[in-house]
Amino acid sequence: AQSFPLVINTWNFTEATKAAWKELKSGGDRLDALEAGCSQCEILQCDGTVGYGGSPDESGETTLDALMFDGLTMSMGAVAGLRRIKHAISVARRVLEHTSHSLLVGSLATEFAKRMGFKEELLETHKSLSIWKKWKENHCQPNFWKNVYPDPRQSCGPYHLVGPNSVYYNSPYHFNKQNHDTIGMIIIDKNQNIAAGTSTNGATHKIPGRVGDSPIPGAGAYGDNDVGAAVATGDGDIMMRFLPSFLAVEEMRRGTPPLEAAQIAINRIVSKNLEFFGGVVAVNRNGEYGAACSGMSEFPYSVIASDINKVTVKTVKC
Ligand code: SD4
Repeated sequence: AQSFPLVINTWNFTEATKAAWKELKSGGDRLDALEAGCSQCEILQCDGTVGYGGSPDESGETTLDALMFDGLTMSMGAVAGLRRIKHAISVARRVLEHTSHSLLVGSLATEFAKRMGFKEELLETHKSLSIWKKWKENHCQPNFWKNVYPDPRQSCGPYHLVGPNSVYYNSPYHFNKQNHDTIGMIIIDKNQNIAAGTSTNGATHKIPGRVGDSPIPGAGAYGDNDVGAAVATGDGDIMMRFLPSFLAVEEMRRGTPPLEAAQIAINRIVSKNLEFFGGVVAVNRNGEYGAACSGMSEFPYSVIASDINKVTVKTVKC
């Protein structure tokens, strides 16, 4: 068994791990640490896939998804498609702590954030706008459409619907596997209380309004003090149909070790022959952990606990 506290997160986002650890060491609890860790990635724009200035949608706008799930109280706060507010995980925390709702979306989530004192500012940067411009110049592909005409490879729309069996165009592309993605983070604090959360700017060139798996409980993250927690990253359009974080936690509830629980969650998707890429990290309440992945060669995750006392990047082969 591990010693506590413990921080574990997807990818080699070690600055986030360190920020969460620092918060725990200076007396912060699970939620403080989760907010500090995910915020660090939002500020650093981890791999361009967390925080402002990444993943422009079809209109060039960056929007954010975030979730904070508390395994002690089984309460959560989340925002999806959050516009013009940089600190998505902090807004998610406000939803958790200052409302009895669980999920707020879009411009109205922005209004909530403003009422909570957050500053409204544009999330686009030179970099995100240049990614978007290149995509426009390249006939708006790859994208996320199917069963539409004219062929969106020739034009950026407007598109017209065609029957479900007459496929004019199916986007072959979803995510850039080279891009590291969402931060998903699990905290077990010194009182062995558990929280899990995510923050992301979603999928590049998404259709405006698209929400990924990250802010959905049981999909992007889930936790229960009695059992443990799990987080997921990857192709959220597919992953959210399988609630992989919930599945991993429920497997651990039945006594399955974390590594195997993560594998079961990934294999459930793989077994349906869906092409996707993604990874799941699972931790049980004893601090044992494991990860599984598919659709990429390997999946790194970052961990720190009292017994190792320094951030370590572990890698699992897919
Ligand atoms: C999403 N799972 O929006 C998130 C982001 C991610 O590859 O991990 N993208 O689908």
